[in-house]
Amino acid sequence: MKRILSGIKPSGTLTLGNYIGAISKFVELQKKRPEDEFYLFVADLHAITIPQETALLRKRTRDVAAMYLAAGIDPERTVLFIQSEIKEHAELGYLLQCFTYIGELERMTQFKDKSKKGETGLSSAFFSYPALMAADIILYDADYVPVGEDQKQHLELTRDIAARFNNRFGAFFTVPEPLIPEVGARIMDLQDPTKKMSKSEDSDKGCITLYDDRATIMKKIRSAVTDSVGIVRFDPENQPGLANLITIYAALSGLSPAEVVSKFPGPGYAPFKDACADLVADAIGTLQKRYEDVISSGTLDAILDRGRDVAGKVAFKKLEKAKQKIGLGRKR
Ligand code: ATP
Ligand code: LTN
Repeated sequence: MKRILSGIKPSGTLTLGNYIGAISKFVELQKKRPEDEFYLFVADLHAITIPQETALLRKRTRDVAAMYLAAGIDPERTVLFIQSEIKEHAELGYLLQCFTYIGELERMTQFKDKSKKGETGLSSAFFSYPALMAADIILYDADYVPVGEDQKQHLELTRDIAARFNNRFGAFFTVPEPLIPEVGARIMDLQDPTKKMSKSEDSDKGCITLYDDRATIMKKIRSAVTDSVGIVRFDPENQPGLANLITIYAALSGLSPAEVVSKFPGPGYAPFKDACADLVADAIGTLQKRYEDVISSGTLDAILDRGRDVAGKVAFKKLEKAKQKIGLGRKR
């Protein structure tokens, strides 16, 4: 039996990128691996590394949890919880900072990108955030962590931190492996296919959210930046905008990019774009309907309470042992 864990920050409106790269893959894994254990959380402590508005943060935290369920996460088989409700995350996060080099954090592209943009007023927690992410994972001895491509580097650092701790104190933390999807690990912005589709960037036209209505989705996909070649081919280097749409189509239909291409032989992109828009609008429409069902069922709090209780016990035990290994406190 393996333990599979992942998390999403409630830092903005969930996007099609989050759905394709992370949420839908988690659901697939759960269907494919009936013998495994699943831990899934809303990473609200991560969200506040960037300033958040109080009421909005609270709402988004619930929304992310509800969207996981709407996407088909089985609450019977998933320990679903809110990160900040288990204080061991923050505590182990601090401990792991003591085993993380400044140089390692400085090499993280997410941090480098923000500092390069000349952003001032970045919090020190934004800088040290990969140590908290490592804590989220190894606190539960997770074996696998399904994430999108952008998190690969953070996972590598997590592995290094876990291995470093183990070298020093003896085998204690499981060294986790990332699970990055073959198709859809990096959905790009529809207006700028060199940039990741992102919930915290303000690129309204280039980003499809899970709350967009059908007309908005159709418009965004029809006006997605492509090229002047006019033939549907999967060529990420020379036709990046089109390749992104093919990837979206492939991920949502379960076809390979080559199979998608073979469905659209005619010249021009309009028929393909229309079909792609329909597919996205259908998928998101279904998600929205189920999201409403989750909210109106009134079961969310009970599920999150149970998740908190189960995860809390595991986290408490592991953290206590980690502190003893280090020599903190009086217990041995
Ligand atoms: P931000 O866009 O604000 O940096 P984020 O969406 O990357 O945030 P999370 O909410 O924590 O940050 O991401 C949740 C999951 O969604 C992660 O596994 C991440 O890799 C994945 N993900 C995010 N954006 C994309 C994307 N454009 N394509 C594929 N996967 C994505
Ligand atoms: N850092 C991730 C969110 C995240 C996460 C995690 C993902 C926080 N803790 C643990 C997987 C496992 C992000 O920004 N996308």
